[in-house]
Amino acid sequence: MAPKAMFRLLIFLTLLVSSTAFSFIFHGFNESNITLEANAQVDNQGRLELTRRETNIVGHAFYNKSINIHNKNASSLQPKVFSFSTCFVFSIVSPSSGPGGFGLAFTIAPSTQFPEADGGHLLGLFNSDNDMNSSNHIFVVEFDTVNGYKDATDTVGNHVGVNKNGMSSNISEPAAYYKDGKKEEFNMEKADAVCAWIEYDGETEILNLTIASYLEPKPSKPLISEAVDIKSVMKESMFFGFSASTGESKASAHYILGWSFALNGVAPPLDASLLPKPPPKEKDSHSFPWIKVIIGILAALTFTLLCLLFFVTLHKRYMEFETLEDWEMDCPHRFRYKDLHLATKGFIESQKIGVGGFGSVYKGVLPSTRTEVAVKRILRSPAQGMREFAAEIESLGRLRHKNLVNLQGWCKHKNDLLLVYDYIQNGSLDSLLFNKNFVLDWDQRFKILKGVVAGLLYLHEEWEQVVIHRDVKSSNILIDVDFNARLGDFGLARLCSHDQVSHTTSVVGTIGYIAPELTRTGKASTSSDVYAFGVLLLEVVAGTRPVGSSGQFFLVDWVLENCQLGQILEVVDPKLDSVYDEEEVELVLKLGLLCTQNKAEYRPSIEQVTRYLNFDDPFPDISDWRYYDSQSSTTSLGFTEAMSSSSYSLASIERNPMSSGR
Ligand SMILES: *[C@@H]1O[C@H](CO)[C@@H](O)[C@H](O)[C@H]1NC(C)=O
Ligand SMILES: *[C@@H]1O[C@H](CO)[C@@H](O)[C@H](O)[C@H]1NC(C)=O
Ligand SMILES: *[C@@H]1O[C@H](CO)[C@@H](O)[C@H](O)[C@H]1NC(C)=O
Ligand SMILES: *[C@@H]1O[C@H](CO)[C@@H](O)[C@H](O)[C@H]1NC(C)=O
Ligand SMILES: *[C@@H]1O[C@H](CO)[C@@H](O)[C@H](O)[C@H]1NC(C)=O
Ligand SMILES: *[C@@H]1O[C@H](CO)[C@@H](O)[C@H](O)[C@H]1NC(C)=O
Ligand SMILES: CC(=O)N[C@H]1CO[C@H](CO)[C@@H](O)[C@@H]1O
Repeated sequence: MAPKAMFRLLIFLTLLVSSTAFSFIFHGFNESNITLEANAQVDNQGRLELTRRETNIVGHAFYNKSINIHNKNASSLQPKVFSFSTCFVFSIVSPSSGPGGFGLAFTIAPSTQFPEADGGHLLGLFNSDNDMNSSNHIFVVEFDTVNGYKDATDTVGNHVGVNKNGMSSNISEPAAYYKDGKKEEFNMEKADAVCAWIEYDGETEILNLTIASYLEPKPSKPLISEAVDIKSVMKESMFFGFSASTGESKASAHYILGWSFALNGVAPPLDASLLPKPPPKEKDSHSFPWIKVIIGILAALTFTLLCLLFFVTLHKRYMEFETLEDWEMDCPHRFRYKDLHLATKGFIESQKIGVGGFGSVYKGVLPSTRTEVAVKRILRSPAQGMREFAAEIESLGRLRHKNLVNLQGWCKHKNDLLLVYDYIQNGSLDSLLFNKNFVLDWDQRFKILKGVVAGLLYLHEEWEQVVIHRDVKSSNILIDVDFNARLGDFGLARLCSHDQVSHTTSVVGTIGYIAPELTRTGKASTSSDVYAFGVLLLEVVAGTRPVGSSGQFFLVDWVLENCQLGQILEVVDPKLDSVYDEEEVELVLKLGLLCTQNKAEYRPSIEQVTRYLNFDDPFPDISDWRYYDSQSSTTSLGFTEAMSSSSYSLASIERNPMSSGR
């Protein structure tokens, strides 16, 4: 009796299963029980075409009978939703140019129609108001070819996603499949056709999603295998099918070639040979393939040759840029030409911020540190003496003072020498002083002069070596944003004085600032710097250039005459509009005269000048000048010999029209 009872039970169970089991399969959709909605149609090849390559359209296709997915007999031990399994082959044809989109979705919905839904990202299923509303009861497995919708969960263009009630994916993965345990990226748009398997186990609530090229066997490991609670989404009776959409600018055609489905069973496998052919993609155009192959090879060859040529040229240029002699390697202040070239955009005219005595100055931004620099480019540097020159630059590069334009470094390129300085915002003192539309007030002028003297004091007395500036003048003084003076081009005059090695130094300087003894002996000294500074003092107060353009006017003489007539304040710059501190102005003017005395030994040292300017020492009466000078005459000259004994350098007078002759 027992076997019989068993048999009956078996029959009963079979009946039970068969009552809920159900399946269908379509190879092509010529005669199928499919409801087509919106723009969906079956083409003459039997392919289900959800969308054409037209902007802003949607298409829906559903199995025309709803399926009871709820397990009504469910007890607490039984699943609430039946298991199902489906397999379909789809193909996406992107536009010949421009991006494709937006995607297609396997859809389980309570209806086959979505009158309120929008296309584009919403795939013809939702609109911006009802997106993610739990009253939608729509479950979606999306095959999206456009990235980024709202939240970051699906930022990869070519991706699959599992969504409940809206377009924010609960699970999202870039399209891929597993082969021999390795994950391979897979471009759904490029593939001729894609086979997708979706299996849902009602008992464990695990959803498996697998994709592969439609001619490949089903990968054994699913791309997604995760718990998804879909029973909350499901109504009792649901339609199964597809939805697809195109967008404003992205319009792909979306096709389904075949579809099988099973409730409480495994979807019958699709037979690729029975499917309609995948729609042609752009790559299958009408020309013979071998012509394409030849064109391809030729193109590749040309490309390779061009690349080769490019790199050879680049390499050659690079080598040209950076041929270093051994000693150059050891210089900490040496810049790479490549960087300076880059910083100044190849020394283009628009980066030029000035033309000085020794060359042009370019503004630049160093690529490595993003700091602004001024690059002085001295053309035709000396062929010989570069090593000594570099040593000199290296030592000048160590000078650091707040009133100096710091030399950051240098670079030699062929015969050009490049000097890299701090970039100073407000330009040179003379450009401010002689600007018709701008007035430097007295306090600013006095502060600038004090700054210059501090810089000179550092050069003459505070640094480890005595550095003679040799070209103190208003155009060599730069003004920063806070109107502090920054003395530039120090030491350069000597470096740049002449090409041939000799033990005498030729006169370098600028007319109007050159001390008388310099024209006779040619020997620059700290007191010739003091002379030039004296001229600068007068220039800044009077707002007048040291020498008139006609050559008849000499600022020093003019101030001296007015001083002797007892009307020294007559020379003050009318632009100051009589707004100034008389005591300070008078001091500066008289100090200017004191510094510009013909005899070097009568001029004060820069240290003394500093003390006068700061009102630390009482300023001597003019009648006492001689007395004072005879005391301090030798200090400055002592350094001169030491400094001018080594001499080599560049930019000579003939290159600088503003410099005087010997
Ligand atoms: C289509 O529906 C009809 C009637 O419901 C059914 O007899 C037929 O088998 C269905 N065809 C397919 C391919 O499912
Ligand atoms: C589904 O489609 C088939 C074939 O077109 C048709 O015979 C059947 O009546 C349809 N069923 C429903 C419920 O529309
Ligand atoms: C579908 O019908 C077309 C003709 O209308 C035919 O050319 C095609 O082979 C058919 N496809 C299938 C899969 O039966
Ligand atoms: C539910 O159970 C009843 C009897 O308990 C049975 O008649 C019916 O077929 C079952 N329905 C399903 C869907 O299993
Ligand atoms: C969801 O949709 C229902 C019906 O359309 C509506 O009453 C409800 O306010 C919506 N909920 C939200 C959060 O928008
Ligand atoms: C889903 O995939 C896992 C892992 O491959 C497998 O163990 C499980 O049986 C699959 N479930 C279904 C319903 O196919
Ligand atoms: C991002 C998101 O919606 N995640 C949900 C996916 O589904 C599981 C289980 O249903 C939830 O726990 C997650 O919060």
